[in-house]
Amino acid sequence: MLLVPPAAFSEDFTIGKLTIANPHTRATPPGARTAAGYAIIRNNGDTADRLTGGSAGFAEITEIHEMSMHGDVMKMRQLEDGLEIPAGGEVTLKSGGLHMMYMQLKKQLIPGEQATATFTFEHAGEVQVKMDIVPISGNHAHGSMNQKKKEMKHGESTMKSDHSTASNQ
Ligand SMILES: [Cu+2]
Repeated sequence: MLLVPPAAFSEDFTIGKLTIANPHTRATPPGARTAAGYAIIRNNGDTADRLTGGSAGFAEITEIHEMSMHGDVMKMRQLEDGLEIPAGGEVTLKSGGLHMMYMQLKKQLIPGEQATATFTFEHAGEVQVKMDIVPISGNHAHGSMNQKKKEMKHGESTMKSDHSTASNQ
């Protein structure tokens, strides 16, 4: 038997030549309908792959989103063609940028717990990861204001596939 140390930090997960590092999400307040997933996806192979989607036990819908600021308006759009992970490169899903969007949450995400989610890649296939659930407010570099705006925007357009359309009105 090997002794497995307790996971003090989020684990890395590997499928084929891809590594999913530091997968995490934020805790949600009661009644929240959306959550975002973050990670660093590295491609150690010599051919590109593509994140095409995913799923999660805690949400009905999973999409790949890109967020950007236009003035002081946060815009969100779904990447319907997925997200390329370049050969030998890495893509960071992070607050205020690219993220996995989990919608129609089935449960509240509690800080300190973990949430299971699946990332699906065009070539490497599916990999299940355990996301650390980090506190809502905290010492996050992007602050809580962005999170509030994001929640608001998502709340307004939960079922729409293209958030930017809703934001432009
Ligand atoms: Cu989003």
